[in-house]
Amino acid sequence: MTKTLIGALLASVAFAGAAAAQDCEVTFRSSDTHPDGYPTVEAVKHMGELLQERSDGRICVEVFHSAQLGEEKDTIEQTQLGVIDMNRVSLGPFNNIIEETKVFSLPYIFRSTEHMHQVVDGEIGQEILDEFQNHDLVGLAYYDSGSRSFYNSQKPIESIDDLEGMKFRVMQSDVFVDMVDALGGNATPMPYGEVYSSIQTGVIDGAENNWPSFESSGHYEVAPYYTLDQHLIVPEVLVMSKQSWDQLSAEDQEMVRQAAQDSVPVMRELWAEREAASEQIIEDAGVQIVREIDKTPFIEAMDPVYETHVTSDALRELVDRIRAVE
Ligand code: BDP
Repeated sequence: MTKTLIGALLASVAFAGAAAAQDCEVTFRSSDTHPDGYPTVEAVKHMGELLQERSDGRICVEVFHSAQLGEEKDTIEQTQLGVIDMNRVSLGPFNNIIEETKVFSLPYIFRSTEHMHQVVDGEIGQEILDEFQNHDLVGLAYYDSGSRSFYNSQKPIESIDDLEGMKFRVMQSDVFVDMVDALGGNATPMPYGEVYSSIQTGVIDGAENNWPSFESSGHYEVAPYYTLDQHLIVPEVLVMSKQSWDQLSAEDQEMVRQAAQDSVPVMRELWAEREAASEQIIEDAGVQIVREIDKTPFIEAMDPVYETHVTSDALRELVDRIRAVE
């Protein structure tokens, strides 16, 4: 590259930075573990655009994708402390912090994505979002995450018996540890970013996730067996630090909440597209996919998980109400 070209590039970068800093009175830093282009990343960017537009350029959002700000468990702590303003995470890592979030992380609690939508879009969804306020956070919106299924490097899982003794990584939540144990496997909670090399080196046999994460993480390259047992439909959540929130006027808070809500339908559309695209990539790569599997023994094996984690009347009532939603 010539010096002039480099100079021109640097000047334009500096200009863009200056313009952004000048226009925005406040820029919220938002964390995401997923790479650029992933539906959650794009949805938060979209939310930021809405916010910038509606605030006449005063309020902006900058998305730090690809775990640039850290792994979920750590970024959640930092969001509680106000070091990070916003965070898009799975609800799973909140289970050990906010008890009520466990009900959305119970295996087979949702009958389908439609059922999950009905619940999170309704009053139960709002009640659980409200719980974040008691933990230095503000729950803004739920995003989709499809359903999670097991993949591994060893063999096709054709029935529950095949899981016996296999080592699976789970997200850092006791619910998921107990879920894998109840299925006969051995659970290892670990950060998402360590899963690829852990499968590669044989520390674990596999993990579990949805189509887009299985694909974008490249896990399918080291774990070429995927079984659609669909044990979890855990929604994702977009949260804000209570500290950042408290700096906003009541009107701006409402604007933030609304922009987050308005990004949900966009996210759902992006999600549906990405699920299909990821499935295609994985199929084309030659991953052996077990699509038909008897889920009844999986569902029945979950009784101890419910017994261990649904321990209060309040949680039992939530579970019953979720099940009653049509
Ligand atoms: C993905 C979620 C992401 C989690 C990841 C995981 O979108 O938030 O970090 O699973 O398994 O589906 O840790």
